[in-house]
Amino acid sequence: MATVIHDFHPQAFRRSLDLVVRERYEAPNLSEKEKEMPVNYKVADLKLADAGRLRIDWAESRMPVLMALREKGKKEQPLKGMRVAGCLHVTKETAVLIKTLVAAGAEVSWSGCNPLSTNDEVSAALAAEGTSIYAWHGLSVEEFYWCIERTLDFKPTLTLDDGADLIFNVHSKHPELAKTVIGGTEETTTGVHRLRAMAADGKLLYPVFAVNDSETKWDFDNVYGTGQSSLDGVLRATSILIAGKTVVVGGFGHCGRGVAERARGLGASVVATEIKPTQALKALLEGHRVLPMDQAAALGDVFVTATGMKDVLVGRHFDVMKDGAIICNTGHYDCEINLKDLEARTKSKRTIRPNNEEYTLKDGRRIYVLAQGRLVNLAAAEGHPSEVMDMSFSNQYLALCRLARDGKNLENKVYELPKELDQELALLKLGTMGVNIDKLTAEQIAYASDYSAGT
Ligand code: RBV
Repeated sequence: MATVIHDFHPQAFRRSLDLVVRERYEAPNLSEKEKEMPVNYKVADLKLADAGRLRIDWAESRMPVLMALREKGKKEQPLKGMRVAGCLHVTKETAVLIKTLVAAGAEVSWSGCNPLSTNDEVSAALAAEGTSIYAWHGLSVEEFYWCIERTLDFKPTLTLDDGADLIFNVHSKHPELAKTVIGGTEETTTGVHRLRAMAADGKLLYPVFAVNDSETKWDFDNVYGTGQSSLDGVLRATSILIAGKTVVVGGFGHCGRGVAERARGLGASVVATEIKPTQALKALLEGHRVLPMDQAAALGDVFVTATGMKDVLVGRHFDVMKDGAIICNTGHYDCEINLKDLEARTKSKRTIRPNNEEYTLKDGRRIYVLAQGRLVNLAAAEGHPSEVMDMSFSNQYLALCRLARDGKNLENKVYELPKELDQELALLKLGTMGVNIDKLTAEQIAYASDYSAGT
């Protein structure tokens, strides 16, 4: 049966679309040779493409800054001749970024950066439009690395990471490929930490922009994005009432603060745990309780880890948790909750709802683990809302344009984007929201640099 794949762009056509459609829908007509021909994608089910298009259209209507950059990029072609390998959650927002890169002249090959974060409808829509994409929900760890390998087949000139798995793969397994890479970008805190450690060791083979460290990224995406999407994940996986619950937030960094604020907004009382005195003080002065996890463990109804550190919740915590406690993680890797410790205490296990595993312990208490301890916001919900990704991905796009333009003149270091860019992007964003702000007068500008003025 034929399928309708609308909004088909001839210029984005690689060799895939024709084969895609024929392979999946008219397979009996394919010769043996044709069946064996490689395609430049692997997704769960291409029939989901039309549903994916709708998701992407919706995200585009919420991402006006990136869409304005796309219009400009179509004319100026700043990424012409670039081959961008990306490893970042395959969401509707990422699709808007990918389409913007293609519109700016880039060839793109993509994989997801987490086994549970790919939206299968979106990846089908991208594949059907000719994007080289290797991503499906629920892939194994081996498949995850296989997908990354495939995105390197076209020998990228730029890499884009969320968590540094792709760039680490290039450095550890294919250092020869690094010679033709002009530069890379990194989306998230955990990845930036890894890259700074590599740079400090003198191991970085090309320059990288820490997109995460832009003010218009981490002061918004990490706080409001993580705050809302993590609660969204908890609610979709549980449908519990948050009001009246004790929510324990592990780590009061940008992400933890976002989760704490949104949980409080829904009526929870929040307990924050910290290892850094200044962060603990901030949590306290925000009005949250601060406790060591050993004490908080017995109090929490819901636990959300957001530290970037391993073993935040371990055996001794599970030993004192209430019957019915819900635990989840919103940090990049699934190492924050020690599931081995939990398994060791478990008598039986069942999936009680999607993304919600009931562990019945040997003493009869039940603990509910959401999204297998992986990023609850992306695995159980849809990741950060489009409006906030508008700014994060505008930074990604501009960082790649900058690398394409003058990456060859940069050193093998971790760079931040210029601070002025944050102000420009924020002004654009405000404009799209219909918000005007004041401007300094000439007298005020003079006053700002006048050190003689006093009382
Ligand atoms: N993130 N992307 C999305 N909707 O595409 N949601 C979250 C999305 C990114 C976010 O920028 C964060 O730094 C990273 O995921 C953590 O892996």
